[in-house]
Amino acid sequence: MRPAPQFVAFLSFVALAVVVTAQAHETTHNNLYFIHPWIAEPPPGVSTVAGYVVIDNDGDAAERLIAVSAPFAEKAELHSSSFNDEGIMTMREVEQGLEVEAGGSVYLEPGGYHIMLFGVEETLVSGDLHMLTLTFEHAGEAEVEFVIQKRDEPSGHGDAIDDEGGMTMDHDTSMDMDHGDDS
Ligand SMILES: [Cu+2]
Repeated sequence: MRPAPQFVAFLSFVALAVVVTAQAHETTHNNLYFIHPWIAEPPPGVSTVAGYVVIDNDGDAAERLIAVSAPFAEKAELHSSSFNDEGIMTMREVEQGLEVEAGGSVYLEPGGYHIMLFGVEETLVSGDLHMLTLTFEHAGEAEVEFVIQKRDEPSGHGDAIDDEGGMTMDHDTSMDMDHGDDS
């Protein structure tokens, strides 16, 4: 039996809605632009998740992202990723914050800087939107909406996350990673 045309039309609509949701979106706060804020959809049962965004500073003065918080996470930190001598990727907290030069950008992207959310009990599903608060030294608190997105989903924002294509590390699924904060 062939599916009814109405059902096919409905499916097309759903597919379109998903594509639109996955499109890049942007938020502004003072002279700061937040380009394609997204959180990688975690596998079921995983409560540590990573968030990414490109921050443009259109102002005349340097800015600094000093803190992150999310109502749905117990704790949020800014992390950097790097490879140690054995070629293992390790992450550590960026305690001094992240500078965004005047007229410059900072990239939070897979394999580099990222927002790490701990203790997320809520199920994060692709397409959902969640607010995070990004606190800056001068501009104060910016409320930024992040979209939950599968890592391999096309983002509609090529220049910001093309780099993730070759990404093999996935610290969200591997809990034996050195988070640099186990002390
Ligand atoms: Cu991390």
